[in-house]
Amino acid sequence: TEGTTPTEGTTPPDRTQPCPDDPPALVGPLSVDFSQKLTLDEVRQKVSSSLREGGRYQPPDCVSKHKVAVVIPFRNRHEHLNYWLYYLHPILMRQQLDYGVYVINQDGDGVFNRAKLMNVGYVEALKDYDYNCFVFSDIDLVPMNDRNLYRCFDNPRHLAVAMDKFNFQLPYNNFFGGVSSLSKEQYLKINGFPNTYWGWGGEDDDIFGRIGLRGMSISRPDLQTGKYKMIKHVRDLHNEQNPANPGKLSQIGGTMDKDGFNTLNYTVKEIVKDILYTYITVDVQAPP
Ligand code: UDH
Repeated sequence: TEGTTPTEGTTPPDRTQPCPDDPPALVGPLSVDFSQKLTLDEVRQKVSSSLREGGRYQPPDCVSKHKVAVVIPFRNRHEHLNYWLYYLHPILMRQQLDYGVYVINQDGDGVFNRAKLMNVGYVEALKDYDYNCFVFSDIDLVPMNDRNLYRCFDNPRHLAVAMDKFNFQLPYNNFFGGVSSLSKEQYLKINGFPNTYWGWGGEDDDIFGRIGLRGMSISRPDLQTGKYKMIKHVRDLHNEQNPANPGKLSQIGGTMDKDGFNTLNYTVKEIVKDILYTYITVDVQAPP
């Protein structure tokens, strides 16, 4: 009769079982290509059908223990954002994550501050949902293998180990740039990230230092699994290399408890929930 749907032959999804540790739909190496421009509308048409407002997703047929907020520091990179969303949403879905995407947009054209924006993402995402894991990703990095899991591990994880721009090698042993993941506990143990690295450089090394000082080590995928393609770009305006940053690294032991999650201040200007992401514009009080 009208109003009832035939269910014969189909098993309803079981939303009470935990998801398996190894997501069954992963395919391994992926081809990634940035030669065709994509509009946001095209991306919405292609990848948004199983998303909820704010760029949220939960596996339809199992319960994921990985409640992941993906945090992206951002300003004026909309073309990159389109590629990132187009490639990442299907990967994160195949990884069976319970996730949300947070684009943290620095308001105004003061000096950029990547690490402070990531702190803001941590705080703002937790206002939405009880996330237990945070993946911090640059907007211009797309993984070339979906077995590179965007989840948290026993130690903070560095995911972007083999970028094309560094010949698919780690540029140096202590490199922690590009894409990383920390559980809530790991993040709090290091007092979050520094807020005082204005302009380009140093903040990722500071985070690496914090992790070591708190007795943790770095977990990484192997160089095959950890391949990334970077979207080519020129240096942005107002994100010049800051010569003051490297000198701060020897002080971390004294500064990490005085500069981080516990001293974060900012003002949210606007929150926009798109189907593909939550876009938070924030005044990070850049120096004049
Ligand atoms: N970011 C923005 N907007 C900016 C600056 C930085 O969104 O204006 C974000 C974005 O997520 C980016 C990340 O911060 O991926 C890191 O900044 P970056 O891409 O400038 O750093 P990267 O080391 O490049 O990738 C440095 C300049 C490269 C110039 C190379 C010329 N061949």
